[in-house]
Amino acid sequence: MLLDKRIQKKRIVSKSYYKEVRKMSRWNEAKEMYGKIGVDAEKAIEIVRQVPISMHCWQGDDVGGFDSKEALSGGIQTTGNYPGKARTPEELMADIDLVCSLTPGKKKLNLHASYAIFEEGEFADRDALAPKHYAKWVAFAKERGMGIDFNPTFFSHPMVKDNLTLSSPDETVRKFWVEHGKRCLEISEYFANETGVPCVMNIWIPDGYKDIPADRLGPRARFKQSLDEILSIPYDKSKVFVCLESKVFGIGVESYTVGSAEFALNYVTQKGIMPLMDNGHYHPTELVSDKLSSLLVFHPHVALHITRGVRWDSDHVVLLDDETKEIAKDIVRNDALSRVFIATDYFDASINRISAWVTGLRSVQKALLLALLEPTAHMKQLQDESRFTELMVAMEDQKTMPFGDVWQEYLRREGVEEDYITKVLAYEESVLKNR
Ligand code: RNT
Ligand code: ZN
Repeated sequence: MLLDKRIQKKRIVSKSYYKEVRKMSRWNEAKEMYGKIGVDAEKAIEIVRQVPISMHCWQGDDVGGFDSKEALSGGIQTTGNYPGKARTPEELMADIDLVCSLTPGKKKLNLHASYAIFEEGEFADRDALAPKHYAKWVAFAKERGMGIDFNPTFFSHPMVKDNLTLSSPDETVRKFWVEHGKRCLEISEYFANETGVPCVMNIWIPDGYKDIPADRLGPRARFKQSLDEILSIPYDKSKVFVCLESKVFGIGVESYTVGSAEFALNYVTQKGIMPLMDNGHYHPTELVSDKLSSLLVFHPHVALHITRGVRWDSDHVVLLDDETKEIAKDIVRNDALSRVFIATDYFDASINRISAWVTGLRSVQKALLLALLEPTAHMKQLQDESRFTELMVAMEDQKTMPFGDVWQEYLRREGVEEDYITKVLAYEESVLKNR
């Protein structure tokens, strides 16, 4: 039916026309096949295009930012020196535009405080940042209909002393960073007011010790006090969703991390803020896909940083791998698409940065679409009736379903071409190589 209508619309019979007809018939067959297992593929496409993915701005310039010339610190690292890194806000914005044109679905912009944009000759330190330093980002986001998420930047700055910020025993250092947190809350509320979209503000600190500490409690108690102080300023909780990201270790802080998983979960629960899980922040055999449901039992909202750790929190580009698929499944199966804030978080400087961005964002979208194409209710029923043999077979059968045809139809409807490497390489030639 749909196929007939589209054929009628076409006047010119060309090679590309036949290609399109073949694609359409593949989509129709795929839709029918999914229908047979009780899945509405039309509905899956409709849903996935509405799920906002918060796109991390820091993939474009190796987490450099614009407010200081300090090298990246905080136990995180970008490796590689592929040409074309964005050096100015204008370059970063142009790159983000290209990425958006090559990825389907709804996006939010995820900014770090270090991406403040100052006027000529102007400067504000982290404890003095204000909404006006982000006015250009607001204009950029508004023109594109995007909301903005935000992150205070507790790293790459001379006031990080001995790898410590909010947990420092030095009151000058601790207070400086508390002030930064407060400024960021105000900026987050400004983003929400301007864009009309709630802002997720994520707190992550790199604090920790390289070697065995003598006092494990002190730093954590000071971190708690600092967070309490930051959150003591009034802010609109319906507009700003504050979350706390934990971590197991970082480079140079291998022995002890102040913001551990236990600290973060206890703090967010007591304070009624949101937990954030980054899937690179656990021991390699621990899986965020398995942790998510526990959080959903106790928290109205949960935030995620989707990344790909290779042996450690290496922040490789997100691929359509098992864990990404499994995380997406757990969001969809638990009917939690509106409760989970999904963001990407990785930084690869060894390959074309635009391609890295697009590959990661498309992978998250693919994983979500795949999850939406599962016969969820049927599978849950098999589990509850202890029909595990059938459940295993049903799960295996889905792996050979024509997912690619549904993905292509989704791209077509979003006006995005399947091939992105051609455009990325052309941009590399004409723009990136001249940087
Ligand atoms: C670091 C955390 C954190 C950062 C960003 C840049 O391990 O994952 O989220 O990656 O804030
Ligand atoms: Zn993260």
